[in-house]
Amino acid sequence: MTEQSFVSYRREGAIAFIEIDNPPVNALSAAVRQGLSEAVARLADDPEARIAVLSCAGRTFIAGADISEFGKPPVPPFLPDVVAALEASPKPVVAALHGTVLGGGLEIALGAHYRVAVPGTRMGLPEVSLGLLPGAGGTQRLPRAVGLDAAIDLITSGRQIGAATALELGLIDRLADGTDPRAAGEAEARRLLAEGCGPRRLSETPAPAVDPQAVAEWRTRLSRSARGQVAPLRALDTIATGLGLPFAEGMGLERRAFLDLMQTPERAALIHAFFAERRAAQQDDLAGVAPRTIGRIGVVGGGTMGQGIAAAALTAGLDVTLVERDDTAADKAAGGIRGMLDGAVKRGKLAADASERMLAQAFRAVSSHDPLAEVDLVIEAVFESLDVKQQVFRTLDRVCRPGAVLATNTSYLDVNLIAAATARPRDVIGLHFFSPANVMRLLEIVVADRTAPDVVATAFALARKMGKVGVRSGVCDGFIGNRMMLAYRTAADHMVLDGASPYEVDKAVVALGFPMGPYQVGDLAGLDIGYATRQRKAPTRDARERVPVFADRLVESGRLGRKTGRGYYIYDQDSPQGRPDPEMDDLLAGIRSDLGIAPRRFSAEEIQSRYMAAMVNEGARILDESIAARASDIDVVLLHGYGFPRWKGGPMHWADTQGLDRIAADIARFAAEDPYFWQISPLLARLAAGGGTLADISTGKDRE
Ligand code: 3H9
Repeated sequence: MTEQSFVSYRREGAIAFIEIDNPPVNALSAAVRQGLSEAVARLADDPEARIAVLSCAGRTFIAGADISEFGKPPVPPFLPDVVAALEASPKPVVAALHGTVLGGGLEIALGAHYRVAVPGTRMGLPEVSLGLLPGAGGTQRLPRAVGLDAAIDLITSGRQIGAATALELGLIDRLADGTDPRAAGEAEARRLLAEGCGPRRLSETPAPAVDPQAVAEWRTRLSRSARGQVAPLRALDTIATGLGLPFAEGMGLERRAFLDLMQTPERAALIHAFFAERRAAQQDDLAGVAPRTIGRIGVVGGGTMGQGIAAAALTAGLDVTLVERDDTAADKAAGGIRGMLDGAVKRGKLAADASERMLAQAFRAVSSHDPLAEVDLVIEAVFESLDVKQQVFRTLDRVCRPGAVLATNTSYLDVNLIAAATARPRDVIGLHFFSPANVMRLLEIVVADRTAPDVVATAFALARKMGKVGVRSGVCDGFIGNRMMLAYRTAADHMVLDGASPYEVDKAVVALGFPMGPYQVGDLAGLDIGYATRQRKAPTRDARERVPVFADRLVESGRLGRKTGRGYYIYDQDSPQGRPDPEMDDLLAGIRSDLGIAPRRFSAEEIQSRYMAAMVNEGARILDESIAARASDIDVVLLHGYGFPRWKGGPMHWADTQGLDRIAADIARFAAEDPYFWQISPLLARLAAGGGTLADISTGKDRE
């Protein structure tokens, strides 16, 4: 493809139409920047052209700079210069917007002299979510368009706004009636020509006054909400300082900040996360495999998980039949789903009448399995017991139509054994949703030995339809996420047995950037869950395995976590988020003494090293066993299901940046005390010795 073909220039009468066509999202690659510069120059030289309309082909206006170019040597022309040239055009330019106008795309629009959008257009400067700030004038032009407060809000949050809000803020001049952006741009251009309007440049518009008090308040707020991230505060400073300078100097300040942020590990981690999420959906073995139809789904089991799945499916426009054991339970589940949908309405995620409409038209809760004969896909979400689940699958096998996908939401059990309860194991797959399923975006797609490729493709299609990030996992106890969690939880439990308090562990883990530590998570989920898992595994437990006796002791004394007001923490009116339990020290001291353990102190760094090493080591095993196909898939699971700080990219990315030799050395040190738990993954040992990275495994380079 020649460069010219990304940006076309065509004149009709006095109007020049500049169109960018760089699928899928019209990202500003070097070729597009070059093409745009040439089109702007041509506009100036075209004696017949009096005004231009800048629009994009395909599903969206420019969605930003080309992220895949970041981290590589920059290629001219640079985006700030392209925007400056556009703005300097002696003839007015109308940006005609549709789709998602993001980052450099919005900065191009701000460089244009007029902006018109079709309904449904969304706009934003999401650079902070990539560890950056707007680097093509966004920090200097947006405040001149919408005022200081709105600009700080949009730039430091990275959030998107709709066209109506953009109009109210003054970010666009007009919200068009029709859906064709080019036609909307043309109508605006004709109006401007008739009125004799010339170029109108934001760089020549006076900057809004900067109120130091307001900036200080923003700084306090962001220090809390953007914990661990550097970009939002740097963006705030760049806006506040830059607006006090002449425009060109403000631009210089922005450029320096952008280039500085480009060098940070946070930027690399956040961009890794962006591509990792998209890569997770790419399955080479499914190329050309068409998914099965999914319009109607069944959910078996109306507990919290079943309700969440049903609510998420309804929101995605699917028809849902929920089966409970009797009418009372079915009604209760329906009530729960209504509550979830109403909550989404309150949070502005659903239109006001959507909840009623969905429940009336696309939902039924029943107490018989027979209506499942009509559905395309069933998700079982009953009690976590192999016997119970196999019983459900025998029923599904009898009732469901041939070709229906039969999915289990098990979080630990062997999907092969569940599939074996049916005469159609090719149709069986694991769909492990995370609670609350109507909120959490992660979906582990557990592919059993005999699952058919088009069933896997259907699962990915369902994930996409439901707005979830689907990650493929092989069958093993706990799949990717819970298996990783068990490893780092165990490392934490060992530290508590050996002298750390659960509060020290939680504090050190929160300092890493997790929203909660493992004992806070345990209290929230209910300590009986881990207890049940330990009971289940007890008969096959290796004699060398250390048991977290303290955790069993809490459950046996009725302390199940938040739901009983007491677990590791005490929850009451004074401390709804939990406060340390003064009896914990004595409980732990007694247990250590019974076990003959001489307690020792753990520094925060030591806690963090052990916690992370356990996580990385298990991740390497998961990769080595091909339970996960790529290191980045493991990162996506931990980012979306387990609160791993996004600006660290996920445990596998983090490990690569730390150096695998360092982590391997840590593990060797810990193994000197406990050789059973701290067995190094062969893959990790091999990579550490050979200087490879876990990311290499994503490309299959190191798979032996
Ligand atoms: C920036 O602009 C910096 C400037 O301020 C200053 C510069 C000096 N680049 O998400 P999807 C790919 S920072 C390259 O599945 P959707 C994506 O990888 C940038 N590629 O679709 C995927 O590829 P594949 C600020 C990109 O409909 C395909 O497009 N902008 C880019 O669910 C489809 O993507 C952003 O941060 C890109 N900018 O969502 C916007 N964007 O098919 C980031 C997408 O091979 N993008 N791709 O996997 C998004 O938020 C979403 O992609 C979007 C579409 C909402 C646009």
